[in-house]
Amino acid sequence: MIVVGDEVKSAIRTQQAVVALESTIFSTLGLPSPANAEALEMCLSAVRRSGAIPALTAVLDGVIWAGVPEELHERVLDASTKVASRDLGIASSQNIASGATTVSASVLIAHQVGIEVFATGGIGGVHRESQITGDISADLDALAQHPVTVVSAGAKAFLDLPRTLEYLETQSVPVVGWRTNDFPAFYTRESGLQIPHRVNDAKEAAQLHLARRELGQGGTLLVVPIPLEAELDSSRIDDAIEKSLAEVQSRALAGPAVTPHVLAAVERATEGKSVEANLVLAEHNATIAGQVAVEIANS
Ligand code: PSU
Ligand code: MN
Repeated sequence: MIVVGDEVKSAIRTQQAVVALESTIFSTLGLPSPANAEALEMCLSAVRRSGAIPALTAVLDGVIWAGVPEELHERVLDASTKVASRDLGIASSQNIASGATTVSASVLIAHQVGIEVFATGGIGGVHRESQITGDISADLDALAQHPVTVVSAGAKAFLDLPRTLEYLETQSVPVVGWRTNDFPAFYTRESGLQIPHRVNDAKEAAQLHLARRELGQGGTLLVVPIPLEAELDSSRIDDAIEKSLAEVQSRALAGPAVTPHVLAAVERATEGKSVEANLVLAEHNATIAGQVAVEIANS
């Protein structure tokens, strides 16, 4: 069952702006402690500063939350079970103690309860060598299915970014640059891959969202480049990625274990610099998501 937190419930009822947040990024599957707690605090505050109400999603004692109450945040930080959209029903029916929701699970929850904007750091995508492994994140299909504007800094370069864009095109998910025509690669502002659409402010993003809502269409991916001052050197990241992918192969990792492993390996290889960058971009995305949600609410 989905339980909507009190503050989120009254915000939805009175048509105030709400931004859903996933929780894998705030668990140690996404960020090391204590940066995970810091990231959660920064994102919650950023959404509020933009004038919107944050709705953190997670599964706790079998309850699927949209708007985890503050006294339970600690348990979200400690969650070690990754809950993607396919796992939500079972997490509820089997009463799992604490589950960290991914993007796919969160946009499903958002859609179910009437939240139209979601923020995260990076989305999952098509993995390199997917032609062999078949590894394509469920985030991409969930984006297509649920009419939510998803704000992210693109996807990490350990993924196959050209294939990720092709897949989104096939699924009719518009990829819209925030003041850019270049698909951002999470730690870096540009991947060199062009995206066809851009918006220059939150109002334009809201108008796009509303136009798609009117057409009965699915989600939109709004990609926001990492702030310039926090951008990392791409050659350093590339090295870290190569090393971490070699580890994934040598340990024969598969399924949901792949992404957390690569994230942790990149953190080690960049001596924490990647963590700092992750916090900056996650907060920035939450700020913009809040602005877009406010524009949608005011329309
Ligand atoms: N990418 C990141 N940080 C993350 C994730 C992805 O830079 O924390 C998490 C998100 O929760 C995303 C999930 O939805 O990993 C995707 O996992 P998979 O690749 O197993 O679908
Ligand atoms: Mn996968």
